[in-house]
Amino acid sequence: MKTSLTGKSTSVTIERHAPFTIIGEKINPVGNKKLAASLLASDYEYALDLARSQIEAGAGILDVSVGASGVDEVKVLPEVIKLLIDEIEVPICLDSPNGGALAAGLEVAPGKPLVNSVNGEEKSMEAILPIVKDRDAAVIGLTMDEDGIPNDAEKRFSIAEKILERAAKIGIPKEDVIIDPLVLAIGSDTNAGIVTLRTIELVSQHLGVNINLGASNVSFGLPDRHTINQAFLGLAIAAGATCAITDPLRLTPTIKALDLLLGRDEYAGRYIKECRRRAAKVE
Ligand code: THG
Repeated sequence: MKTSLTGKSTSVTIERHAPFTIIGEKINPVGNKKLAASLLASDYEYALDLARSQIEAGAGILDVSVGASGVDEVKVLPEVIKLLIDEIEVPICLDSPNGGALAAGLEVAPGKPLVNSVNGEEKSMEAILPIVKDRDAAVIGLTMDEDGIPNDAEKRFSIAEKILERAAKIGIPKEDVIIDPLVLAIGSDTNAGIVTLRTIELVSQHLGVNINLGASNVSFGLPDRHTINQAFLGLAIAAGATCAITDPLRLTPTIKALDLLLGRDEYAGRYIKECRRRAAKVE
């Protein structure tokens, strides 16, 4: 199963057995007061810095979220995207629950972008899927619905099935839907990791579609978050995840090591290249 996305000039193919795709998470004002303040002031230079540094560190796609209190997403999301695409080549992942903001962002995003996200609620599927279809974009489907996020993997799996069926009905092919089994904070629910990993296995085995994770969610509220994020990504990739919204500045070396260990990096070429790049930067 291949999901092909394009930006202004580069394309990315997400698939199992190929190098893992990193979707840079850092253009997101949640937890980043400096970014929230700059977006409120319509100053997008900091967002552009975050874009550049993440691409340099190995992001194949950039997640762009502007959701902060007081920010008009319908206005700001396309403005930020317009500014970014002057300078960057990679595909954009438009991250918003707001259908109006997604539609406005899609009008200015180049190539074939990724829409983040739709979920299994009727009103979400009705609002988001037609926008995705009209623009021939791809979409991330979250395994939650009117009743919230189920606590068991079988229920999350059946929401994934429902989203795929509904997408197919309006002409969005399976390869353009990436399922996100949802990662919750392990600090507040001991089973959060297991449920997500089991959902990844079910979706991977029975639906065969690409699978995304918001990997950093797992460690919210705990010390040394990156150790947990790294360990979790290893388990998730082994279970079948094919891309993650995460921090490339921290996670790229681990992800390259995982690709290597899973036989996706001949003669360790990409791993060694990444080590050299980091060493050159430190000096
Ligand atoms: N699935 C999908 N999309 C998502 C999520 C998901 N989008 C949002 C989120 N979850 C993934 N993105 C982030 C972005 C940042 C952080 C976590 C997840 C994060 N930020 C630091 C903090 O809050 O402490 C701040 C980092 C900084 O200052 O740079 O942890 O699950 N489809």
